[in-house]
Amino acid sequence: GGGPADETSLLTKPKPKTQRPPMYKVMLLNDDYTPMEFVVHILERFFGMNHAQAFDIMLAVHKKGLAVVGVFSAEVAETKVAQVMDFARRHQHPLQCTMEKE
Ligand code: TYC
Repeated sequence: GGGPADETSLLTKPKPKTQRPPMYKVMLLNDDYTPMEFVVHILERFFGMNHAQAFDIMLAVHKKGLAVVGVFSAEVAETKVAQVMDFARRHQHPLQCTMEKE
């Protein structure tokens, strides 16, 4: 850090850095077999979306191949991915859910 008197501020802009935890994008991937209604249900159940929001995100995944469904801390993102993958597997749908550092 340092103010105007700090010689390093002539070349750089010292910013007091607040520590933030790394955040992770959780994404759903499209496939040809998982029913649309099943994906909508997942988004309502595990991501707290209402039906209209869930339908919009499902359609975005369907059209674009994937979409970010939320951004979470590492621990929460891992839990969401595991919940979705387990639920899809139990229902024998090939739906894939992944996470990626922002
Ligand atoms: N493409 C699927 C279908 O036509 C629907 C779908 C949407 C599948 C989103 C996966 O993440 C997904 N039934």
